[in-house]
Amino acid sequence: MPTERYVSIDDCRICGSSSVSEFLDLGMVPAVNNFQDAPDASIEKYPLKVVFCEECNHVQLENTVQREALFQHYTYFSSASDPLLNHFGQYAAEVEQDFLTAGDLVVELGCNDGVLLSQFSDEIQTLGVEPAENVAKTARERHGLDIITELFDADVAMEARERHGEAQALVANNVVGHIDDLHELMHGVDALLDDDGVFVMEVPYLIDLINNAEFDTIYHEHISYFAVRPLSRLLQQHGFTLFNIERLSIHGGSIRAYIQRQDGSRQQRQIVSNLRTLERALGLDELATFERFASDVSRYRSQLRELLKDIEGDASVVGYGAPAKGNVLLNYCDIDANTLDYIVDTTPAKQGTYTPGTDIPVRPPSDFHDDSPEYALLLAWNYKDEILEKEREYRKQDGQFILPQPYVDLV
Ligand code: DWN
Repeated sequence: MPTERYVSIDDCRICGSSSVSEFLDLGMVPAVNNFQDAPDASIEKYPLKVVFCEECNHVQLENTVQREALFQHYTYFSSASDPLLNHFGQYAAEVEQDFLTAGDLVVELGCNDGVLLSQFSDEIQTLGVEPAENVAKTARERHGLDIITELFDADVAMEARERHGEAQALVANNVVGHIDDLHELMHGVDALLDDDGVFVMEVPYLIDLINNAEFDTIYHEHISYFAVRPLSRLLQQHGFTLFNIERLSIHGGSIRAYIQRQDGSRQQRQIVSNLRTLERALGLDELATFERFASDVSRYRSQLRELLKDIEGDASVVGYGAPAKGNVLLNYCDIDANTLDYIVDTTPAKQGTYTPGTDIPVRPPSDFHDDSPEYALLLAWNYKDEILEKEREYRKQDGQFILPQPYVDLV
């Protein structure tokens, strides 16, 4: 694989320390949102290794893959998952009610297909920043949104400020973890946010990732895996601070962090220090914690492969949902079209394609309902409740879901 397509860090992306230690190696993995139009055994793969900073305890990827390689043909559309539509509807209403008044500007970094921005009321000005041209095009066409098709940085922040003035709210959902230069991000936030503005960022939470062995949420798009303590360290370096945090179940467990300038008007809620204390109690400041996680992950792979080997000979097995994380699990556990006949997914852009690195055909959900296979590997496990409810007829006819998280199980 061409090594110029990725670079390895020497120093922590938050504190700059050179004391970063590798604790997990998930092997060579392709860009997991890069679904293929045809099977491609020679697809580019990149090393997927995770390191722990002994100084500030930030967990992050050892390698940064070129953005073009990851976002050239992006097939993730937030609005393809009904639970996300509801999630973002409530999110917009809360941000508007708590922090905005008529005429204010909200800017969303990584706005994808506009599923959040489109849910603010008409008297709120909106602006999206989205590097993936195909989803930005959808956001413009579907919702008439103003979108800057770039990766957010200080220059983009200045362009946004010239176009619309300072922002009273910046939101970033599953975006900050994708950004390699976190200090450049904060320079952009500082340039665009007004003096008492609020920066709201939603990211998967490291405590949930470790507690539920969610190793498949680790992939090249996700450069950082946040805990409150390292995040606080980043913010402090740029004159910002956390004033509130919400824990959410979305995407396997996330936090919504509310951030203001250090002289901001809002009182800090108790949850901020409570989570910092919980992180220490769970050992998120010790490399040994992550080394134990890594041994859990390899044991997990053996369990899943064992179960599939037991059933694949005599029964039809398909995949349910074709999420990015599903492609990590499939590549890491060497699960391909010899094991799964196909995978079904509600995203039109994914149907008719093949999974990157494992070449499993992706089909519409109607095939699943027509075939009613004996087993379905629930790759979109983060929507387990909604999907088990939606497919209760399948389960009544003795169809069984294989749950890959938080441990291998049949339901
Ligand atoms: O950071 C990111 C995370 C938060 O979201 C992005 N890099 C990309 C994306 O990751 P993902 O692809 O793992 O996200 P989802 O939302 O877990 O993907 C779910 C997939 O399952 C979608 O392709 C839609 C599909 N789906 C389905 O086929 N039937 C979803 C539901 C709810 C369903 O009933």
